[in-house]
Amino acid sequence: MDKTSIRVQQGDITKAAVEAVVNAANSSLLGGGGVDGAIHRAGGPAILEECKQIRARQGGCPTGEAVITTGGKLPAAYVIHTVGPVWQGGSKGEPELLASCYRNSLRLAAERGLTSIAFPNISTGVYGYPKDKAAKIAVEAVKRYLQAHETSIAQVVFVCFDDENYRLCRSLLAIDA
Ligand code: AR6
Repeated sequence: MDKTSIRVQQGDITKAAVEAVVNAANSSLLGGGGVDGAIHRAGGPAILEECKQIRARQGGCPTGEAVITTGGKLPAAYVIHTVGPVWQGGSKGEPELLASCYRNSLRLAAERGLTSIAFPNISTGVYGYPKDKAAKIAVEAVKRYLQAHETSIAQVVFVCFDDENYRLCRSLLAIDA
């Protein structure tokens, strides 16, 4: 959908003023460090409660897939938890799994009729995905999804925590520094 704006912002995704923030979770859905820890800390226990219910129903979340919960106390109403691939050199399906994190997160947001969503740089922390490669996949996956689907989503924001991801995302989206 051409009308969707894609923006880049540097900072903490727990503060993002959007309807859904995406969490770089792990398959257990029970929380962790990095952005996952920050989201659970800021959003409070309601998020973990719903993650546990999802675990009881479907046994966690496979790599490349996504699930949606409340945003608890976050400004965002929802958290979309997706599980990025662990970087193992690039020939273990990592690019396709990473792209599918972005697609599945957008699909869940669209199914709820949401209008705005914020992504962190999935897999580029503890999971070790090279930031330049991950940023290209992220931007391309989002653009392709929006081109291929008529959705409610009017705004996609990449919220980059560190300088390198911020610079990479800006240049990929051709935003003047
Ligand atoms: N807002 C936005 N981005 C952030 C924030 C924040 N508050 N904090 C960190 N980042 P990581 P992964 C960036 O390690 O690599 C967890 O333990 C960070 O700079 O959070 O997908 C999970 O439970 C980096 O660019 O996620 C999993 O076990 C990006 O978020 C595992 O880590 C992703 O880094 C997932 O690893």
